[in-house]
Amino acid sequence: MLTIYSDDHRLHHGRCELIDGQLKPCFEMPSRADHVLQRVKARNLGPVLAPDDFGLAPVQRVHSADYLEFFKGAWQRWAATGSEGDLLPFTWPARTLRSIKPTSLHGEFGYYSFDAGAPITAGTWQAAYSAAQVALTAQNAIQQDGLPSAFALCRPPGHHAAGDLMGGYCYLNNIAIAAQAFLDQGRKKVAILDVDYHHGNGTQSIFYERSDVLFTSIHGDPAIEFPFFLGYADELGEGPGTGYNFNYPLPAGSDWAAWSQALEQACAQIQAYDPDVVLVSLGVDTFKDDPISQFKLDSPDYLSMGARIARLGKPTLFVMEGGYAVEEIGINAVNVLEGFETV
Ligand code: OKP
Ligand code: ZN
Repeated sequence: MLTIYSDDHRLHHGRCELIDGQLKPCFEMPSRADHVLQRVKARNLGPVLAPDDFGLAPVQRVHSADYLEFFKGAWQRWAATGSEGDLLPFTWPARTLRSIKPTSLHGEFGYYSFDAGAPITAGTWQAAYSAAQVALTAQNAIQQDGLPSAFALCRPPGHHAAGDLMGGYCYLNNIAIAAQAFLDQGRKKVAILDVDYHHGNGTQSIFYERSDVLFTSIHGDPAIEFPFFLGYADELGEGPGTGYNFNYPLPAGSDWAAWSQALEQACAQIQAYDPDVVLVSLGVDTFKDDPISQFKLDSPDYLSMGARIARLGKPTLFVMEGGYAVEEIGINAVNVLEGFETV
């Protein structure tokens, strides 16, 4: 399988995040991508290519112009104040407040984010821009070159980012950008399967009112797990999108036996939809030793996951999302890809 990868991910390295009342080093760190790349090479998965540059136009199909302008310029505005720490938001337009856009940097950041988990550093824009190009280059390999599958080794991840919101380590929604590119290039129906431990709230919201993108997601029950405010089973889409959104929230402690039952249901929905392509939000934070997650999948389970996805029989684009057990992230992610290729 072809892998697309850019060293630019290294330009994004947040210092710390607030977790359990303490500032701890960011779980979403550069070594994550390094371990995945290392494993891709160690297993001879296939060629590794740098991304092409498709520019901002395909990114603008998913994210609003004002959001992109804010994101692109935020670090310069912050640096101009003499600040050296990461830029982080702290106030959001929650209930009883107005969703208006203030003019100050921190006011605007609150407007364009939903949590404090997406720090902006000097290189965050470039890293996120390149990650989107990684996804677009892998998409192009399937769409233009006719490859049956490809792996976009994106970092930072993307599935929590909505049209004009960052959060949950995510800035640009790489998989949504790739999905939209397929549609803009003539595909009629695409299905997204989000297997990351966390609900892909950004991806869901981007396509919630549309029938040309089926969104399915298996994740920790948001009643007890981030992102808390989206990802419940009764979210089925809206308007023309009604019936094209399926969430499978699972309890803490879920193992492969429970998880794979949800996968069967998601696959049944995808098969009934009969998409032209399948895109997989590939998070491996479902792993039993993940430091911020509560599922119990083991490394061999990821081979089975890949094989099941392959049996859908569709061109498939894998897009890297989460996974924070850094030592095992490469084994687990590449197991999905190798399992896919055994079918
Ligand atoms: C990003 B992706 C843990 C706090 C978690 C944000 C998690 C973002 C996950 N107690 N905060 O979906 O892997
Ligand atoms: Zn996750």
